[in-house]
Amino acid sequence: MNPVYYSLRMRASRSGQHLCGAERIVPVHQLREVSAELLNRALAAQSLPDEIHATTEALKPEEIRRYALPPVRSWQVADWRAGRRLATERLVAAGVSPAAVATALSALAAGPGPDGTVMRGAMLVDAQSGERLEEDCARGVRVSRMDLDPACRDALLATLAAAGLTHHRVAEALVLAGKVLHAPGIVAELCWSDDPAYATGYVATPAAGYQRISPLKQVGDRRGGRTLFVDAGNGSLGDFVDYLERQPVLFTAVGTIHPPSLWSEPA
Ligand code: WAQ
Ligand code: MG
Repeated sequence: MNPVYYSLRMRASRSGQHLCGAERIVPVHQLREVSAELLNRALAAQSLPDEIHATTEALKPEEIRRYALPPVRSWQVADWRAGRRLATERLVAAGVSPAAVATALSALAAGPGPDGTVMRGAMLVDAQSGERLEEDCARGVRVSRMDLDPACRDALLATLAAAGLTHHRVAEALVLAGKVLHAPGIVAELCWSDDPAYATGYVATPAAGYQRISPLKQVGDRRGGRTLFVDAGNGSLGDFVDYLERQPVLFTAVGTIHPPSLWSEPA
């Protein structure tokens, strides 16, 4: 019989401002331990949360999809400006229009939520027109119900660590991007953290996978976020958002992990 897994979701805020969140899928015997881990993470956020939302929900085993993680590439660049030029190049190569890239970069740089705040979820941007499509610009779309498969989680984390990918942010972002890349109509994702100390970001695309860029922002900057570029003419936006928010996905294998390389700009 297939084991019953639970989706655990946490998000913490202070004065209505998003602080942090996490998504896990775990078997019943790990619920206590992982719930406590998520609570500890909320309590260790940049400032003390005044609201913590935690949801625990059993998943139907037959609804869970299983995929392999995308391949990983890592680029070192001279500074965050060069990082954003590389991100632009990668996004345009994936079919995002230069105008849509510009919209996303300036929104993420300014703080994509109302009044320059950090959003709880991702911006949705039309990959051609650059129009923002999310209904609620404070919430955005929260990609949910995904994790490493509990049956091989430790082995997958060990494989990532052996390739030098030890930070918990890498595994979490790789899982999120891995789910996003299977969304119907996805063209690309662009992300950098709101953690002022974490300057590596990424561009993910179906053809090239998870492409890390260091740095993609200035250390000390508290702004960050995610942009999902969508082909709005291909299928319904409702199905796209529904997949991202509701479809349970577990990852059972890592993809090829390429050694890091330096990116020098074309002259
Ligand atoms: N769904 C949609 N958007 C989200 C989610 C989610 N589940 N979680 C976070 N976000 C948005 C939200 O606006 C955050 O402010 C923003 O993304 C950044 O989240 O390979 O750590 O968790 O070295 O701060 C990328 C590089 C790290 C990792 C990204 O993002 C690597 C990171 P953070
Ligand atoms: Mg964060």
